[in-house]
Amino acid sequence: MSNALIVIDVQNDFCPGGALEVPGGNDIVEGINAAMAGFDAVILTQDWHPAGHSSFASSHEGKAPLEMIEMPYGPQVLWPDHCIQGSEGAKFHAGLNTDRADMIVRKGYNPSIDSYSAFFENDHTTPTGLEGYLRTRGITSITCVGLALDFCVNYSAVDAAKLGFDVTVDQALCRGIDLNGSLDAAQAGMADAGVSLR
Ligand code: VGL
Ligand code: ZN
Repeated sequence: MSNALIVIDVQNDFCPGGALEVPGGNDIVEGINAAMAGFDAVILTQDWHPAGHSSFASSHEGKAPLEMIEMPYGPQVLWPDHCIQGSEGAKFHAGLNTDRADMIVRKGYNPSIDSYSAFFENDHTTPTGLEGYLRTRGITSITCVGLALDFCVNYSAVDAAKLGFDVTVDQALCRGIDLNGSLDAAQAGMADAGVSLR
C-alpha cells in the first residue's frame, strides 16, 4: 500500500498574470514542493489543449468567457484560451519542483471534450490512464493539491473516490476560481463523495 501526491495544473496560465488566473495560485507552490517528501509517488497533471479547443469561448461565435454552453456530454463553462500545447502559459510554474515527479499526466488534448479530472475526460467515460498507473504501482491512497480547487482538483478528487481510492484534498495547498458558488458546491460534492477535506 502506497500513497501518492497528485499535483493538479500548477501552470502559468492558472497563476496571477496567466490567461485563466486563479487568485493566489502561485502562493501554494512552495508548500506543494515541501509536501512532496511525504509521499511514495508524486504525479503532476498538466492542462494541455490544442489551439481552438471546444472549451474556449473563442471557438464559439458570439460567446464570451465564463458563459455556459451545452455540449454532447453536458453543460460546459467556456474559458478564455489557456494552456495551449507548447505555450508559456501551459508550462509548470517555474518554482514547482518537477524533478520529483514520477509521472506527468496531460489532459484536455481531445479537441471536442474538456477534461477537468485527472482520471476521466468530461464525458466521465474516456480514461486518461492515471487509474491504471496508480493501481499497477500499488497506490491506494492519494492526496490532491493544486489548481483550481473548484474545477480540476474537485473533479479529480471525486473521480478518485468513486474509483475506490482513499482521497484527501489538502485545501491549504489549493486555490479556487469561485464562479457562481462553484467553491461551496465543490466542497459539498467532495464531502458527499467521501473525500477527506483538510
Ligand atoms: C481548469 C478550467 C479549465 C483547472 C482547467 O485546472 O481547474 N479549469 N481548464
Ligand atoms: Zn483547461
